[in-house]
Amino acid sequence: PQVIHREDYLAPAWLVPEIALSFRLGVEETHVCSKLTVTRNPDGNGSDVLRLNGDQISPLVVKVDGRAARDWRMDGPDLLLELDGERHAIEIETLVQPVTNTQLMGLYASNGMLCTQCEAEGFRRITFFPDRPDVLSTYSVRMEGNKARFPILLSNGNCTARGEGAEGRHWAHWHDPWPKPSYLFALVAGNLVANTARFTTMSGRQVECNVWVRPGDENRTQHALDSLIAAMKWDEEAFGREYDLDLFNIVAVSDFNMGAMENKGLNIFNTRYVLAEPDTATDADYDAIESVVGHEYFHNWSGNRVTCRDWFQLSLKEGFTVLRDQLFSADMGSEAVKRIEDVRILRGGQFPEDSGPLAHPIRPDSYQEISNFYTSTVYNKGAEVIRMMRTMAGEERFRKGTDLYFERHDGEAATCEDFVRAIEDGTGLDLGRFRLWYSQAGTPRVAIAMRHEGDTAILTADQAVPATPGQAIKQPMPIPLRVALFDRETASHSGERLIVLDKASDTFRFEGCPRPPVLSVNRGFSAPVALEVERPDADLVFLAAHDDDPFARYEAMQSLIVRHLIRAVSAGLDETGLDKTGREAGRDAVRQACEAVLADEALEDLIRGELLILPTVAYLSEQLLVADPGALHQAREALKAWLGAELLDSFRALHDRASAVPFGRDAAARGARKCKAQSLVYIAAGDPAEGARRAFAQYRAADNMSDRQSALTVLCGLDVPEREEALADFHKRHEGNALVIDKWFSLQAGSFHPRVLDHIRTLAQHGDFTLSNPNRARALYMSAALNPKAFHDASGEGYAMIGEIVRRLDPINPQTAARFVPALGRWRRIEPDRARLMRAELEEIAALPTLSRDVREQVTKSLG
Ligand code: B3K
Ligand code: ZN
Repeated sequence: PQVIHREDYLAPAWLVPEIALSFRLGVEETHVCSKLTVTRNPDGNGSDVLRLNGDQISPLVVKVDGRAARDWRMDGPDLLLELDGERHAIEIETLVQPVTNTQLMGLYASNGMLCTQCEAEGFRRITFFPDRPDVLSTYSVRMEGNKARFPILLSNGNCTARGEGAEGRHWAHWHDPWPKPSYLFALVAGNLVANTARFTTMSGRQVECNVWVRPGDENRTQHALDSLIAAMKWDEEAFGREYDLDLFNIVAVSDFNMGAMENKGLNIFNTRYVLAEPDTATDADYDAIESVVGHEYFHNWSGNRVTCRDWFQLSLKEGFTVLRDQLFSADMGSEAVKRIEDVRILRGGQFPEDSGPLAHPIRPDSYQEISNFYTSTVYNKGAEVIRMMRTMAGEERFRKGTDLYFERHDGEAATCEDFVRAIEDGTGLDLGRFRLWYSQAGTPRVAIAMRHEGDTAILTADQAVPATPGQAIKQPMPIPLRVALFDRETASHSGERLIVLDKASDTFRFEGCPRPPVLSVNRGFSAPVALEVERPDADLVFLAAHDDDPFARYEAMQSLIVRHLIRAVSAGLDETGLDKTGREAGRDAVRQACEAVLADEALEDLIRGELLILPTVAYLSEQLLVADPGALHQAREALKAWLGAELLDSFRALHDRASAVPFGRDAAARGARKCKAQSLVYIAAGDPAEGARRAFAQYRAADNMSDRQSALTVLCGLDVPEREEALADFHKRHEGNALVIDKWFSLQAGSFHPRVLDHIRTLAQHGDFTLSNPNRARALYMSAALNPKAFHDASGEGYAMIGEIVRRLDPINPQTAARFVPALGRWRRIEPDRARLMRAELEEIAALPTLSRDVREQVTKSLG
């Protein structure tokens, strides 16, 4: 396989300052004529060869300076032209078939409309072009098609002209004044309606904002539109970034590989991150829409105005933009809840990636297929790395750094190194060793111990960055830790301190502690590391009840639970909570902490709900070198049932109180719904009959999707008649609403019902199921792959199911197929019986005669 290396970067020999594209649109066939102005790059290597990338297209016409060219040749999928001089006009015609494009890259059809996805390398499926992010061009686009079929014609920038043609056809001209790389090109043609609002920017520019959807969906667009306006305003205030066109379009598409795409002035979105109304979308759906709309909008500066030099720099735009969307969401809602959720995502997705066969630095060194590197590491760890710089610099100085970055690199294709240097110059920080965070993969392990002498607390910290594929030896990295020491009698601390651990081992002294304090460390999750802190259970119970940093409270809760569950699986547990050695396994400490959370009247319900969520089996497995996911799942369920039974009255009271709160989108009402959901989970675990009764009543009374879904989630896991009744009702009620039917698949596939595997097999035969729609395929099979009960069933059937899906999906949509491989790739960290079965599935995939580059790379590395 061809491996692309970061170190091999070469500036392009030729640039394309201008491109004029002309499309004759058809769902079966679209004709594309492309006119490029190419100029020799003064910073290039002087080669006469112009490489125009292609992928499954062939040229109908090739002209150079107006004359048919004969001296072009193909090099695999690419078209090469030899040119002399400094400047030429190139003209190329191609024909593409949108309707057969099931990969959903390039130009494709979705529900009769035409749309594009070009990042990372989709533009080369439309026309021949130097399809790399460091070639920036000004785009003019002419599109022409049947007016009845494609009443709306959209592309990047502004519409400069439109008109009617013969035989029911019409056309539009679009011009984007901002030079951009080809991955930001977009086109949409179809029957769409818009919800429109106007925004005035800080310098007084009037911007028309549209959210385009299929007719019938317009009453589900207001939240997305509101989120867009809020994001535009926020970016002006928080980062000084103003929008730069008179028009901003968002289009919702139901067949989409990812969440959304930041094409200049024409964002294309998966419908799931646009459409919402209380009856069909949960609170979490609303939050996800706000964050993705914000994310794509923020790319206008972090990604579009300043883009990436090459795809190894992907985290330059993605890590930074994730941080920006996290800060935006925190400002729009609860900072504490947002931080807890973001850390949960990082630990649930990125930590396992970082400790497995696909581990890579946030700035990778090599790849075979770039689509495989749109990962939690590049996105979420990338955001954490930039967040650490912000923590060390402080908000104000950090802003100076980002201002300098945008000023220095506006209009350029930049590198991660450019970003770090701008932050250094703008903040005055020395980020010399900090750069290791860009080059080293693996989650650092930090062991912390504290001793008390006189009135001084002495903290010792040791760090180790584990070996990852291709990186055996690691160096210690600067790790900023926010620390507070609590006096256990007054339950207060005298101020937080930021310590930066930048050696393998270091000691920090805290004066003025008359008594041995309680240590609160990595507050707010100031560094993306795995901590091992020597601390008695009682200290964690104390922090869970008293820490003034809500994240630290959550963390103390999680640590107690993780500690207990790991003890329970490694030493067994009897009915009284003693392990086989007769030691109390920390179950009681968990109960005490839960009781405090339930009883704390000062606590916001939104945070209460978070504190009650048990860590996932995936995160628990991360704590062990080799995990038995079956045993972990059982121990987790047993703890849930025990807590449910022990604290039944409190959970009942919480469920009753929360159920009495009327629907609203405010924090209090949302918090009540979250507590309703969590208390129901524990009641059903502690007393399944009462759980079923309450869940069914909640289901029937629900006047919003959050309540309906949380009730159905609980019913799905129970073997009771109400289960079938509620599921049938849900399907009937929401028939025809694809996003809600996705939920119907996903809830069943994600449940811990004893016969969940049978359910999944039956659902795969359901008339509503299809593999060709990524949302639907993920709703069933990604839910299954993430469900420890289904995926890790000792029979190996879960593995076989996912293996089969990879094999069947690969010829249809390789990008989506490859996303299922990492689940199987975890085999080395799973107990031997299951590991063998997982490996066998990977081998069966690897044995297929034809495999996409996407799946091939992931499978080979996973077996490696
Ligand atoms: N930049 C896009 C990702 C597209 C990836 C395609 N393989 C979405 C985003 O991160 O905003
Ligand atoms: Zn992004």
